Amino acid sequence: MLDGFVPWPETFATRYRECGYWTGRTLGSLLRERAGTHPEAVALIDRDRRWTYRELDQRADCLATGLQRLGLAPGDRVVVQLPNTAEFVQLIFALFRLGAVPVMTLPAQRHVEIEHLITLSGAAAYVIPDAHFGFDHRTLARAMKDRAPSLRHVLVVGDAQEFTALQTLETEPEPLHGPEPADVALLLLSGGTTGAPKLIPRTHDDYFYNAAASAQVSGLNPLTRYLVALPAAHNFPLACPGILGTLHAGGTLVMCPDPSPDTAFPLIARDRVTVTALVPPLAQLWLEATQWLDDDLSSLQLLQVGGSRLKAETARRVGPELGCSLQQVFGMAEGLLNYTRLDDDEELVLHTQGRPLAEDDEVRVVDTEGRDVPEGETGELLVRGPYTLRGYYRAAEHNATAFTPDGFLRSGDLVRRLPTGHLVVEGRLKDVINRGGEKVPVEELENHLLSHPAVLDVAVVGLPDASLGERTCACVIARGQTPTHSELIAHLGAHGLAAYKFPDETRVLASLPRTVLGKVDKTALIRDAAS
Ligand code: J2J
Repeated sequence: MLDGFVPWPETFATRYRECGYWTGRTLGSLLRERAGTHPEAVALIDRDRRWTYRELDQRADCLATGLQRLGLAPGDRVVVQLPNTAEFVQLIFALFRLGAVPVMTLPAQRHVEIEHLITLSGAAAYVIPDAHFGFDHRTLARAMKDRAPSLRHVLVVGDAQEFTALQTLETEPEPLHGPEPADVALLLLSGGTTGAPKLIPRTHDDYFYNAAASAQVSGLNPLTRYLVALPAAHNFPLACPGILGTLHAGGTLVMCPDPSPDTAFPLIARDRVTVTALVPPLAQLWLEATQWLDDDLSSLQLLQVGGSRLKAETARRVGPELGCSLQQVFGMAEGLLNYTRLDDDEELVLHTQGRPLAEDDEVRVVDTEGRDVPEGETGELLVRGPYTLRGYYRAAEHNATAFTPDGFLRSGDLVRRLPTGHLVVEGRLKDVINRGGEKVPVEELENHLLSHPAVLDVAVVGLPDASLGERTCACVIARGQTPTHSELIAHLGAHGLAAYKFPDETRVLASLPRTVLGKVDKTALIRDAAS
């Protein structure tokens, strides 16, 4: 077992197996099953490339063997930072089959995030594109080689320069040792915890269920064409049902390099896309874009929206303006997924964030003392279940408070539960800004801002924003010369922080309001900023 992984207690594991959640299959076999029954069906389309199930299956095997020859072994961690391409899908299946563990990172992440993730996971390899949207990932890899002693290999899709080209590794398949179903299959990045970003271990058993059950609840089938529009490494497009769910259902993936309407709409029209997943600001942008783009979107049957709260007014427009059904998704990389069902009343689809995927998702809504609140009242969502983690990876100290003694994850989300079991997200306790689905860890950003010489003190808050839901505001106390917003952004960029974490605005204040206990009063800051 991977060191630093917290398994489910044996009584729970037995129950999840007996109830059929964990079927003893690995993620590598998910693809194999379909390649066996439907080898000539198209598994994925990436611009002008089309790979059948047979081809994807074989390429995954060839690459898995190449990675094994390179010296990668079951349990080795591999930081994956690839855009939405065929190679991403091929690589993750190669790693699943080898039993090596992908650490999923976003293409937008930079030195700060990548170094932390390589170091935390002790990664042996780092896989990058040569360049992506004008950024040369090889420069990042060079810096990592110098700083991360565990890193033995840098593998590049495209022009590898001094590194190894991923494509050159493909070789005649040999038998692989492979993982056990209870092994950790991948590590996902957490959207929000205190302190340094955490990694979420997901096992073959639990993630297989996650993808297969999601495919069922979203009605995927062999005719499905799923547009991978959000970054593929994020839990939502990866397995909810996303890439893994679509392949499990025998459908086709359409890889989309970025989710802007200009890129996505022509692909929907050309490849007759039936389903995709977006965050609320993108859903809103797509709705607006139907006014000026005239691509044929008539193939679209289902739009999933999740990641942050979708306004009912936006939700209401999806059917009439995009001509498809809406499914709200309230998910988290930690596990629990809530979906509105395809046959739910319109009221529930427009006004709730769905209900849990599994019968055995144990959801509690509690007050600050940990007592269950009366039905219908708002409280913190606690969860335990067959695909929700029991501990962050290598984070014993954090785990001691992030979970209740009996293993419930304290989600940090404030929810209300309706008699139907549907949840409405009312707010959150955790100190994270949800910038339209992108999570900005507040403490991390504050620490980077504090390292600027002209910043004496800082508090980062989320302010209401019409399109993002929340935008990031840095409230700064100056030391000597007042720093400007652009100076602070330049400082964060030079530190190597991902740009989506940069503040949208900076306010310079004379002092920060404090609570009686001396903590910065962020509620007061937000109120003052709004007035
Ligand atoms: C309000 N807040 C939401 C929603 C997530 C599907 C969809 C989203 C994610 C995701 C995911 C929300 N309304 N509909 O992994 O598979 C906020 C909550 C939650 C946090 C998790 C998936 N949907 N949220 O967003 O791990 O605060 O996953 O705890 O990135 O996003 O963030 P993340």
